[in-house]
Amino acid sequence: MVEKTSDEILGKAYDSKLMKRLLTYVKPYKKYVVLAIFLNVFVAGLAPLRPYLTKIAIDESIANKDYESLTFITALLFASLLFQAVMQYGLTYFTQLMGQKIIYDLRVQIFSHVQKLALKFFDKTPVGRIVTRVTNDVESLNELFSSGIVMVFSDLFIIFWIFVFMFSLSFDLSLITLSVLPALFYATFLFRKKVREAYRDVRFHLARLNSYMQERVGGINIVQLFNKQKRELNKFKEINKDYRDANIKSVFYYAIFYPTVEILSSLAVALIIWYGGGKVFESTMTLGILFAFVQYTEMFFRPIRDLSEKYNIMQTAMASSERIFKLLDENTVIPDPEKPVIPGNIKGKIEFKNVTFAYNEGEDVLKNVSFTIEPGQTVAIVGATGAGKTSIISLLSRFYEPQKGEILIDGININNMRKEDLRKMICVVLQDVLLFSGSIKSNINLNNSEIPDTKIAEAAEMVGAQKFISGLPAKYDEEVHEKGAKLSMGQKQLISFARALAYDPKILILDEATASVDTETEILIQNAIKKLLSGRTSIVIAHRLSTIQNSDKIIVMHKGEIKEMGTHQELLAKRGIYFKLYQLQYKDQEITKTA
Ligand code: DCP
Ligand code: MG
Repeated sequence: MVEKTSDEILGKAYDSKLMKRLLTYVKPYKKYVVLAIFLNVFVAGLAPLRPYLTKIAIDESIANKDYESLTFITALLFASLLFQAVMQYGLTYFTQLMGQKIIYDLRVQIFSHVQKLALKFFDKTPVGRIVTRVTNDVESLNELFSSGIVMVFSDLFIIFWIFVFMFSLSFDLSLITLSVLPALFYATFLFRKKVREAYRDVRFHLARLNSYMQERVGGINIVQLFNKQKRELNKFKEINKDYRDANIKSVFYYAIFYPTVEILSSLAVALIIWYGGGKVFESTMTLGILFAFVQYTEMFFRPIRDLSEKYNIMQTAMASSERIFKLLDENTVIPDPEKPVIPGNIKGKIEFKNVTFAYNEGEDVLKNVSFTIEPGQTVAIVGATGAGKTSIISLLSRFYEPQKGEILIDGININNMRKEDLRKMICVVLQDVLLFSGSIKSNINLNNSEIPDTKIAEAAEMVGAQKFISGLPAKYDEEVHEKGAKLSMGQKQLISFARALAYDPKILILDEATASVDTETEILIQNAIKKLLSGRTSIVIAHRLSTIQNSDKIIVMHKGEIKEMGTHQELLAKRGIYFKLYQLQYKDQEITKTA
């Protein structure tokens, strides 16, 4: 039931506050608006002119057998059609151009805003929802800008001119045409209401379909592993059916509404011919006027029908803009200080002073954590899963802010540095390696052109990734994808090590993956880690205690608290938690050895 709340918003068709804000996006393209309105006046004015010309042709040229003026008027009719076509082309082109330019700007703004948001925001927002903002929602705004606003003017304009011409030709007949209006308005009202509801359902079921698809494809291996294809398919069929039915329903209303408008328009034409015909018999009206009126009546219904479609565009766009603005107004950011301390030559001393932290208020995951890491030292953090190890690094990288206590690097509180400067000093190799779509090379240098190819190769060589990379068909230019298919877990890890080395940070943090790799890769990784750690301050979160026996200090975490701290030997002598952990792993190894 993802997105139910936000996509169910029916919204108003017009909200002046939203509209005002939307118009700020139009501002840079004022010249297109002016041009569109200018073209509009022509397009809208030309169509109602033609029945009038027809009237003149019938009543004056034909009635007087005046070939010359008949030819002239025919040519005029043709020219006006041609002219209108050209104008129409320009109008469509410029409004679309404007719409596309506006939504381009909007997408850039959304992306750049989302990038600034703190992790806290992403903890509670599904990715699919953000993607929908940049795609579907922005798209419906395009419709508003390109066909909505300008075309509404065009429709209103046409209606206005038709009125002017009709009333100037015959008051009686105008009233007859208008007599059908109440029925038309009522039909339009019903249609708008029904279609609006139907569209809401369509959107809701589409969101469901998307998120279901995304999740199942993402977890395809689990689905296949547990033989869930049939069950998943049935579930999908169900969701798909709901979506189809919602669509059919919305089409149904169109299928009823359009013929209804046609019938009403035919009724009006019939009334005109019947009443007007009688007047022509009595010679109180010319045939040309009757003819023109039939055309005006037919012409009159189209913009009215279109307007109700525009109404739907407006209403969808308003709901979309509301969601987009809500995302743009999201201000879960960790602010940079106003007067930042610019760290000079960093030595790499790290201090945690009485740090207490909770992701959710009241559920402390770190309690009064204090420790010091001297420059160049390697410190290991161990502890059961969920003990708060990763949280410590998240605080150090300032992905989150602690509720109490302070974190210092070389004596500077990290709150007083710009996040950019802080993160330049730190490199974190994360628990689960994420590769981006691109080449091996771009995954090592993260498209930073300041890192030369030689340095990339050097880093890969040092961590021992050189061997498998040179075995790939395109070597460093081999394409990899988001999930890193083509590469094994261990290989992905080596790539992320090479990334860290290439960036050569003062402080290195390693959140060791729990996944096991084969012995050969394990040795490669262990060697790579040794090279990574040398010459910099490092924090290693290790699950394999063998990794950390040589560290300068081991911090033992338990349920968010530091329970023990010391070297491997000191902690063993203490016979506490670490001792037990060590014994457990040691025993395991003994068993595998004898087996
Ligand atoms: N937690 C949370 N929201 C997050 C991340 C974690 O509420 N975005 C909670 C889950 C755990 C606690 O915080 O109860 C500590 O999580 P850590 O990720 O710090 O735990 P570890 O890194 O120690 O665990 P593991 O060894 O499994 O990586
Ligand atoms: Mg962790």
